[in-house]
Amino acid sequence: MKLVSVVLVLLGPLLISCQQLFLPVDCSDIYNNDNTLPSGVYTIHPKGPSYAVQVYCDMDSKGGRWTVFQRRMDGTVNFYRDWKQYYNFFGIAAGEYWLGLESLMVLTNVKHCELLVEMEDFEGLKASAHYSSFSIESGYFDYKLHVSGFTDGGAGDSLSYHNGVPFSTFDKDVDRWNGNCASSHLGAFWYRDCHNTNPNGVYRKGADSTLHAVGVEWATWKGHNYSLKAISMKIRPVV
Ligand SMILES: [Ca+2]
Repeated sequence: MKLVSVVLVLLGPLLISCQQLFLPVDCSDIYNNDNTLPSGVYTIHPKGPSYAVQVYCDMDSKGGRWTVFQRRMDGTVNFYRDWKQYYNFFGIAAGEYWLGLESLMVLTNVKHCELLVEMEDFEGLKASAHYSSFSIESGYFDYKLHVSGFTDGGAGDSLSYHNGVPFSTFDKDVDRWNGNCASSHLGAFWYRDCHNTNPNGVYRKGADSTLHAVGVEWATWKGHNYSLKAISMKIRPVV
């Protein structure tokens, strides 16, 4: 009896500290720790224990485990922001948000990741695009995008065009055009000359050609002048 008490006294703090020590790096860690958890907002530590951020975890699509790093759904968050803001998290984890370039860089370098882009139009139609490999380089290389291995989920491939180019904001033009893609298309993205998709563009209600290609677009699905109702970009480690 005495021995049991001693063991419990010794083990108690250890068990508690083990609970506290579970610091998931991404949604995949959360799923692997408990695969019964639903989709929703969770806290992750993409840049190590000292940095915590809330994100939306998709535990449903194609097997779940997805960490959503970009999401538009209602136009309540302004995405026309400068470099410093795209470096960090902005928005609301339960709604529209951007995870931040630095966190995204760490997550896609620590583990080999795949990418799923899901979208919806204002008629309720849905489509997706899947890429078997997705990573971005360090800030020193302006978070250059590497994406490959496209599989069509009905949306077509609007992202491969952006492979190999750095991330531009209106105050940091590192695109491949002599103009400024971010300010011309009112977004922030891995612009080339300039884009086939503009997920961080202006939230508009469907077809709108009053300003060319400034909306939340995925051109191979709905063209350059249709702003989507919803789009989300999500990653998970390839196992
Ligand atoms: Ca330029």
